[in-house]
Amino acid sequence: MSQFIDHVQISVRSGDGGNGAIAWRREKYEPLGGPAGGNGGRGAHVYIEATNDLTTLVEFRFKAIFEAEHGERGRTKNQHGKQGKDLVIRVPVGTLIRDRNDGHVIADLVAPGQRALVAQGGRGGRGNSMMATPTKRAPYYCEPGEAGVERQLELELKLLADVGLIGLPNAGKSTLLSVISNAKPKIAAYPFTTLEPNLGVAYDPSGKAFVVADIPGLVEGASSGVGLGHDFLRHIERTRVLVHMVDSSSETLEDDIKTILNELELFSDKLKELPRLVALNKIDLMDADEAEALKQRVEKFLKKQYKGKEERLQGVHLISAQGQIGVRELISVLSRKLEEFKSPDPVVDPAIVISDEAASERPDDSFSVMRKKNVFFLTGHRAEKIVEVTNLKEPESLAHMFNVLRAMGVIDALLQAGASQGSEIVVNGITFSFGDHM
Ligand SMILES: Nc1nc2c(ncn2[C@@H]2O[C@H](COP(=O)(O)OP(=O)(O)OP(=O)(O)O)[C@@H](O)[C@H]2O)c(=O)[nH]1
Ligand SMILES: [Mg+2]
Repeated sequence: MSQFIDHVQISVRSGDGGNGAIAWRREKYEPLGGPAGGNGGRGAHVYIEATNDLTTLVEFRFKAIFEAEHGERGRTKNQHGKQGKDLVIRVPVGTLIRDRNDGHVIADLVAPGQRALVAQGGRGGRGNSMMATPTKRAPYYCEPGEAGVERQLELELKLLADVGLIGLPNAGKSTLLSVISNAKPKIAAYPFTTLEPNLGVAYDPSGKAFVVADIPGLVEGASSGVGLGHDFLRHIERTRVLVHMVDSSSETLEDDIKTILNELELFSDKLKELPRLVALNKIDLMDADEAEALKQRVEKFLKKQYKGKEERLQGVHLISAQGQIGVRELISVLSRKLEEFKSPDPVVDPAIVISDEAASERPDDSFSVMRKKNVFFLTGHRAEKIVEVTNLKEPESLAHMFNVLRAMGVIDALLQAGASQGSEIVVNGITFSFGDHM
């Protein structure tokens, strides 16, 4: 039943935090005042949010890479850098979010407005004014911003049908689905053509989408397992409106209708109570007067059948699925009925955001050292960033950088790789020598 599921793979990356700044206060009578470098702004988060405005994951087939803004770097005069604008990716309600790395489920978004934080933006680095301590009042160093988080995700949408098509075999259910949606079910002039449910997305004249399920034809005894339809009645149970399709050219019209009513009644309370429209199909095989007379006859018959449970029968329509007669009208009515029988959306507290650990796991500290003769190439996000914010001409700044690199294990790794006094170290295009500070 692959049609019931819509899958896409996307990649997301939250923004890097901005670097802190090194700056000094300059006042009229204080040529070199205290530290005044501002903090970097936080990188933007990536959220995924459920909405009722979308019904499929189709648009992710065209855009699958999402990168959020970086935070700005800190500035002079203690001004903090601007935070990146958080990125909100909108998906249909019913979307399940998985981490492709290990397959774990991050969130199952079941209500509009529900949000998952899938990648946390990097923190901004502190500027030198924030790094001052009582013993180090004027530090010549600042912090780099944290890296953003990059993740590969899978979105999965379990399409829940809004409308269920039911009826005897050969009534024209698949034909109707094929003309009102993008689905291409098998259609043939013999019973039991449909072996598995088909799903299609139909649009009403205003462009509103709904999902229609066509299931195999039901026969007498279907509710207790006879025929093919039984297994699929459970899917139909979760729809909001049924369309009971009837072949109007049948010699045994009333019995045909009764058979289906009976099976619905016997299958479950939920199914028997679903509101429905009756569609008298194949009216292209008769003239207009005949069709009208038939409609009246059937309405009279249904009135008796639905005595005491009138609310279940929401109307009788003359249609020709194949000839596309009365089909647009049927779609409009269906759309209105779906609105009318809408169950209220579960209410979500917007303050509650779903997340998982991996949303804030940064590969920052990992690094690697590669040797080429007596030159050592160091790569790795945090190592590169600390070099980036270091004033290499300032001994104190340089000493701080080496302390950070030592704490990260970089100095040990360089020694192990064979670096010694005077060896050239290259980080992100910047060269310095392995010297006294280490
Ligand atoms: N004349 C006429 N034939 C139709 C119309 N709608 C469907 N048919 C024909 O009726 C036959 C059955 O149509 P299907 O759509 O396969 O019927 P179904 O209800 O899906 O049947 P199962 O899958 O077996 O349950 C096909 O030969 C269709 O071409 C119609 O409006 N007019
Ligand atoms: Mg069919």
